[in-house]
Amino acid sequence: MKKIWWKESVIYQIYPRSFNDSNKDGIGDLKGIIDKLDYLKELGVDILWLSPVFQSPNDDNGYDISDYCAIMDEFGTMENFDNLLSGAHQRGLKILMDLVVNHSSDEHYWFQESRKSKDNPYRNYYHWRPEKNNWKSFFAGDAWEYDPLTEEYYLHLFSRKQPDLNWENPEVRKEIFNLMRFWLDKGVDGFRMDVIPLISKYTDFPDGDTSDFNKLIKERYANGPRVHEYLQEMHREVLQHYDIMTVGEGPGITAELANLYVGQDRGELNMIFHFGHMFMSQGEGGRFDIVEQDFLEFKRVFTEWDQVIQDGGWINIFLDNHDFPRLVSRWGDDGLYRKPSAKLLATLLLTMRGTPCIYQGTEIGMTNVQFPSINDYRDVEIMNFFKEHMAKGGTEAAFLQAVYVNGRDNVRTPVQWDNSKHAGFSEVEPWIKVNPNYPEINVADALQDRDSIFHFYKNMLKYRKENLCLVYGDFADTTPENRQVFSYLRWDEKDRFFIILNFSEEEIPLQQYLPEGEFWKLEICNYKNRQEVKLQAWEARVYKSLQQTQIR
Ligand code: TEU
Ligand code: CA
Repeated sequence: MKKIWWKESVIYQIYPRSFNDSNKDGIGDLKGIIDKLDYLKELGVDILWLSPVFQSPNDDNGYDISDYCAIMDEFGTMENFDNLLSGAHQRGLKILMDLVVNHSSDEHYWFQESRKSKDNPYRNYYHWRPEKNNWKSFFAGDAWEYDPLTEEYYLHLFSRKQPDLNWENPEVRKEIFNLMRFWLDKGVDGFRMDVIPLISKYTDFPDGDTSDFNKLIKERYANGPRVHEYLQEMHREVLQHYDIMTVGEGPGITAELANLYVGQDRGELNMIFHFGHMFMSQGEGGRFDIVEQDFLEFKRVFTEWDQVIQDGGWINIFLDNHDFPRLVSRWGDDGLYRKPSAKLLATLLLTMRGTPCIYQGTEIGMTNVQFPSINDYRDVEIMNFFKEHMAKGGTEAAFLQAVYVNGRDNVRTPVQWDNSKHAGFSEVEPWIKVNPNYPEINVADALQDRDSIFHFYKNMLKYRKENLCLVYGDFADTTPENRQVFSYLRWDEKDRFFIILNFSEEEIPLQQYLPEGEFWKLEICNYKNRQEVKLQAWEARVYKSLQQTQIR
């Protein structure tokens, strides 16, 4: 397998709005990130993925771009960006930009022109039709908005302020390739590409089965007829001319289709964030139709997607990001066992094959939040679904219960830097409230506590770098049918590792899980005090096999 820097790296995702406010306006900004570069260097990550920092009216917090070559006013200036980029590079950190080109903001010049008249030169930069079909938006309601100016509908798979760009139009592709070059010529190290499987539309816009949103994404929105043609053109025109990395965000992608996007010789993308595990908790009704997630299915997803790498592609490994609940609340225990379960999940994240991604604040075990009122929430997705829920006669209390489980604002509360007011994120009331548990969970305390989740991440990151078998080695689940334990082998021609994770509060007898015939040396454990032959609640262990030659 080809060895290369972006396979051996670990990504850290920054959601700038909630990361660190340097100018007392309650909103995170680029200067705030610069002030934390040394912290990120100490943690030991390699690549910083910045959620969008481009000019935006912030209907969807920057995922609605009104000028792709300008910095969002609230985040600072282009000079701030240049200083952030050089500051990162001076520390050996790389910067990944968030390319959102399935749609723009409706306040982009292109759309303002496009909606003016049917014969405007920009008309076909977007999808306009005299009638709408039955497609639904990811953010509730129809995926079409009627515009009285020209008496037609325009497509928006996300909010009505995020009109979908028409990639059929070669002028649009040319504009996008130019804006990509603008940032690459500044020296950025690559792109995370927002909802990239959605850019090619079925231009006859056939109705879909709207009873199951996950199915609708797969059958009507993702993997359209020309998606690979567009990505290969993007690679030919732009990507192949730079030493960069590209990461696709892949709603609707299946493991079978993945290597069409990330296969080594495809000339498209380097790797993909898949959603095999992320959509598990949402039923046919989408984000707030909460269903019980199944542990066996969770483990099966890892086996299914590792096959993509086995077949020559590459994937990301992640358990939360700015769109999904905090990993310790969703997959661990954010109460009594917060610390051990957060460390167990760090072990999973950093011993899997692929390029891991750590979301801001997860390295200190930040948790979901339960705001008492819908008015404390900010996310356009939450607000749109809330309106729909109430219009159907629902109650605020019932909706909030679903938001506590699966709402995106769970992960968008300000990073908790210390136990001062506003958690050290800002000196004024932030754009969204801080999680009230910041006095107990913050970076300052974590840095002081040698046994903190932060130091566990730091140690694991170092360990992964020293053991590239954990990056490239084969993977096999050894207990796929076990409902409490996730245990697996990692191996290459030189080393073998056995990882065992007790995803339960019960004690687990170790002996029956350890593969026989080898001498397993305990390398990492998330408990200081442990019993040799039993795993405690949420205990994680990494063993390394001492080959026969090493035992003598
Ligand atoms: O998300 C799109 C996506 O498919 C999932 O992350 C999820 O379905 C989405 O959050 C809606 O539930 C990307 C960005 O990560 C997200 O923040 C944006 O809101 C969205 O695209 C539109 O740009
Ligand atoms: Ca600010």
